[in-house]
Amino acid sequence: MSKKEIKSVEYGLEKIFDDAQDFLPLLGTDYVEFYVGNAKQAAHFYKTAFGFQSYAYRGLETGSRDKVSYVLKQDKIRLVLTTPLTSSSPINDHIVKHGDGVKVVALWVDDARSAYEETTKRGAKSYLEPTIEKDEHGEVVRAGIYTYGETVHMFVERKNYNGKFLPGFVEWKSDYNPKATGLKFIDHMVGNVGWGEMNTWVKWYEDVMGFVNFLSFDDKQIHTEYSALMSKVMSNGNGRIKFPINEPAKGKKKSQIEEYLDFYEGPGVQHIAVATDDIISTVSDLRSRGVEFLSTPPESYYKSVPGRLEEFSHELREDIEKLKSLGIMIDADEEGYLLQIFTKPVEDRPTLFFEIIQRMGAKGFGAGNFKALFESIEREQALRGTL
Ligand code: TYF
Ligand code: FE
Repeated sequence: MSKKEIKSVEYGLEKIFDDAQDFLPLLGTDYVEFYVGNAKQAAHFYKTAFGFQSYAYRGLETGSRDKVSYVLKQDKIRLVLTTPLTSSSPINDHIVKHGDGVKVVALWVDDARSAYEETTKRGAKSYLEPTIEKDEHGEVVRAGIYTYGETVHMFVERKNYNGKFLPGFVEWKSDYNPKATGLKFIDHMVGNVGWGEMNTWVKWYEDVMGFVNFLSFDDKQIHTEYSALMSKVMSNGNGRIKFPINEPAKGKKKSQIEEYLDFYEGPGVQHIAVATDDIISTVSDLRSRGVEFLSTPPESYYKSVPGRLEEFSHELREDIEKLKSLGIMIDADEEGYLLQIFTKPVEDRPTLFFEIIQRMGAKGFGAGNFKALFESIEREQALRGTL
């Protein structure tokens, strides 16, 4: 990062460097694909509990003989849930090893061939060579590379396409569409990697993807009485894509990152943070639909909040009693504050979970909440016998 040209862009994020020096211009997150044991039921869960809407489908009825995928949408977020239809599908191996989890973090680009060439020549391992898919709505070019574990970044070029999702998919018409819960876009997606591997992946995102490390937390900042972790946040040039990377650190007891690695059986996506403009209404709604959140921080936590906001002279616009009753946490920095809350894992293995976040100017990740959050995670770990 030579020129530090800071500009505000869409979503209030910031430009970290000039487009001209960006060899991998990313327009945004295109979709997130999960490999799951039963996509039909998972789709029902994301509709019922999180308020995603039916969007696109492929399966036996559309000529897809080996796998079925349901695409769900809420504002800018697209989730794809995929299940194999035969025992010979390699998707089974992923599910057997990891359980349900994120396979693909797809990135929207203008030129998928260039994205593939620029990243593979810098050392990325290929997953899918540039492939053109066509239908009556035009063509999409996709290409993929591996990142940590068995996780993949797919580059999706759709400038010559005006279909619903991708060739091979049809519109998914369903009479059942519970209303949305106010989820708007993906703020960041976090990866957990193995002991001593964080810096390898930081360097990978720098060298292969042209990302910049713009925030770091070491185990001295991120620890509780029992456990610790380290985290570095990677961002692309226009600030739209942010990928924190965590690695476990030694503590008296087992780090939550180690618990994840044990149960996912390797590195993978740990959490997806989704933004809302009204976290009080979103979280009330999610709770009423049965989404389970981590236990609420103690009374002492909420007592300390006014002081934290005063320190940076920010005025809290929300009612603190409401935030407290919903278990929403508050953190502040020079630029503003943020509100966040974390779900429990959304599968039986303690692996992937969601974060709901509302940014009120702050560009951080809630460092002031880490202690309360990790203590809450440890209470869950203790119940699971994995602390
Ligand atoms: O993305 C983040 O950095 C925050 C905090 O295991 C966080 O959401 C960091 C590590 C972790 C859970 C949450
Ligand atoms: Fe997060």
